[in-house]
Amino acid sequence: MTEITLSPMDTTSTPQEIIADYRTVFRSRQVSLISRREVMSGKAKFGIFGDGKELPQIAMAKVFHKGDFRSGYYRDQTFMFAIGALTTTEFFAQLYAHADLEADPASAGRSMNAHFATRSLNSDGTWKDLTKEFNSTPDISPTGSQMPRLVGLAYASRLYREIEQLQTLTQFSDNGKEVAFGTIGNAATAEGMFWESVNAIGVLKAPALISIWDDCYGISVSSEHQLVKQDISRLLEGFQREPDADQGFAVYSVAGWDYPMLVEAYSQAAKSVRDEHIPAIVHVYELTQPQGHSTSGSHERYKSQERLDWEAEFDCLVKFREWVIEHKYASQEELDHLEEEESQRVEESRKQAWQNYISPIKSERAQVAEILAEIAGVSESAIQIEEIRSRLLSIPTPYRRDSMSAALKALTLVRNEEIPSKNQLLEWKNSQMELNEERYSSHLYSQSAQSALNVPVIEPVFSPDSPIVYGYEILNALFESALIRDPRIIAFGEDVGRLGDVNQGFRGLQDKFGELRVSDTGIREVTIIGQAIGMAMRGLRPIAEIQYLDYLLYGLQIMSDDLATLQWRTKGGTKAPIIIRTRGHRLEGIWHSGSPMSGIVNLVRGMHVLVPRDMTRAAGFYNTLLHSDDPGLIIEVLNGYRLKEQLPDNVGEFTIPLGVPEVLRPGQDVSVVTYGATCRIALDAAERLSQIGIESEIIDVQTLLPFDVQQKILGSLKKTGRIIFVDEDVPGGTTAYMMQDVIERQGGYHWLDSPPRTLPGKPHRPAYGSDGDYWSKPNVDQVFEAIYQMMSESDPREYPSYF
Ligand SMILES: Cc1ncc(C[n+]2csc(CCOP(=O)(O)OP(=O)(O)O)c2C)c(N)n1
Repeated sequence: MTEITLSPMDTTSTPQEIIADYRTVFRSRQVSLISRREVMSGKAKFGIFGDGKELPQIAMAKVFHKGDFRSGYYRDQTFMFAIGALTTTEFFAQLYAHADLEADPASAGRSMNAHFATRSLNSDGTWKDLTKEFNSTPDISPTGSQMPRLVGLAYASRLYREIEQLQTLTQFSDNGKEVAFGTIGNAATAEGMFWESVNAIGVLKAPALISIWDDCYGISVSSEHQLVKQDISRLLEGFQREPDADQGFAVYSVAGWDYPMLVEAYSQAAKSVRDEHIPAIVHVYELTQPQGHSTSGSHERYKSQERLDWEAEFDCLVKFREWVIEHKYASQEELDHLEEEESQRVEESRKQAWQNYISPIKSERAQVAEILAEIAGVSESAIQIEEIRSRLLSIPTPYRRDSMSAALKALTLVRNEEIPSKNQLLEWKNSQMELNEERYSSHLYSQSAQSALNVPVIEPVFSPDSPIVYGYEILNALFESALIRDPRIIAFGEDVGRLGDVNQGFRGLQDKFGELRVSDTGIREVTIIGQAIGMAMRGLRPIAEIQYLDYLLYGLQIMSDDLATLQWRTKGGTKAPIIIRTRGHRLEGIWHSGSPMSGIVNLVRGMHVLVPRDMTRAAGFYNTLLHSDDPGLIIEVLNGYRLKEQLPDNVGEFTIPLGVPEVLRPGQDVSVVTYGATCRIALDAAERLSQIGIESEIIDVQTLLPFDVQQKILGSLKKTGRIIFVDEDVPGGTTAYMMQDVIERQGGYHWLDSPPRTLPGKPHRPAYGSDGDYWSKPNVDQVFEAIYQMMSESDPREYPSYF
């Protein structure tokens, strides 16, 4: 353990700072107490607070500079108050789910309480000068999930420090001096991603300072069920930096109620992280939880009386108060007076937050009630309308949904009546629907000028000299020109550096651009993606590689929970424009040929999912994404690297628009909708069908998210009247996803002459070998047969059944 030596003065803080710290700790405690009351009285739905964890957060705030980043969790309110990135009014606004950015700048009411965030973007989606901000990345609820992004937040400092070309990006970094602070609860250190992240930070020598708030419990489960030896400091000993070693952490262990020791520990830890780039871990033990884990239950149910008595005695607020008085920084009376003042202030801010939240909702209710009164005055259903109105007005604390529901019920009652005020109600309903769409559903994707959907289309250019090359060489040329063009582009993944990836897309590029631009990583899919997220939040443009599509599942949770929700959960407050690169669909064996597309497509709304059929298409998509500020996943076709394609002359510039399918072969009998590796199969089947007079139109959707934004597939269906969706996913998977879009959203139903069909893979994973593949996934024979069957059903004389 790293030794903490106290300064002779007991603490380096000045008397004024000590009183200000006491004020913040007390204020934060009041916020927790009052917030709990608000939940118990029904004004807020749920509450989770930072009581018992205040003091170490004060110490952490002292060493947190502008330009630094936090990646933490729901206990960190005191830290956020202390750095001035959160007001008590904002805290209450989030507690009430006030759906307004002015009130809750972290999430505009979209996140539950204590999910903290600062805004990195201006309202037009451009970056602020992050070196002038205290930066807190937006919290998520899954425990431990703040850790993967911490890897990238910290590593970015090293890149800004060591890559010369990046040093002009002064809006993002002051020569890499920034520290990334992580916080995590003791119980969540049992999660795999904690260990993966700590290891990755150590390997990358990334300047992170990780704090573990240890109160011996994870809700009701005590440390003996969480950790070997019940002591995270002991487990972390192996990560401790040895003298003269150039890797490893400085690990500190300090009691959470001991103000001078905490201040000293953080001062020493931050100094070594910032000045020497030695990552540090501060294990803060003997913390308490005075009000229990959350408002969902009471801790008396699972803590012994002895533990409860100890918690009352060692409560960090109680201990701090004793220390302040003992060292004569203030008298009892002075602290009583200060507490009185703070209590009043907190109560005032609560009232203010409540008024700000409830007033517009009540005035919307008043509007509806007024229109309902007018309708009741003339309607045949006056009694029922009046009843709806008075029921609405009798709700003590209404929600917006109450007014909307009342309006909808009234509209149903007067549906056959011609009443002028009915139109007024209809208008109110429509305008509110629009407002609430914006309030709750905007910013799933970038709404800035750099949205991937706004990237100008640049056609690929071919000349008589354009060489025919292997697919991997197309990617190789593309990545090289991207790395030359933009120093922010950093590529990494398993075998990406020295080998240039297992299929050689980056071959030779580490030699040309150095080990920091094109790097190998350990086998750590979650933190490869987390690393990319954190780096992108600091202005870099990572291309993170997951070696095979099947292993993307390791990182899918973080893609889904953190990356895909990012812009939405902050209502455009921050972004992480990363590209996740992988390869899949076609090879052999259960874990090298999967195509779990529906799982992915349905879990990562908020990202783009691109499924190029060849490497030229892939190159175009890389260019499009690299010019946009949306995150995307590009899945290359595994058997495409060794196929030959013509290299566009402008391989580093041409772009392919997202959401625009391409017709690969025209035909008037059946529309065949597919993507990726099955395009080739569909084309081969089409050739055979053509020989017996059936002309199928083969459509490559190209991108699954977004999907056919111009409804091109509908155009094809209008011509053919028959449609089949083919892919390698499970039945009910992505074929069903595509069918829902075309038949329901695009209105394809009206143009069908035959029942629509899907031709997916089997529900099991693909069996091994060529025969296993043949009987597991759609093949040319099956596509031929399925289309022939459709033709046979509509014209049995021309196409007699032969099955
Ligand atoms: C992945 C995941 N599993 C379970 C939960 C439910 N849960 C919320 S908090 C918590 C306990 C966390 O304990 P700890 O990490 O010690 O932090 P503390 O709340 O004590 O500060 C659990 C199990 C969750 N949010 N996420």
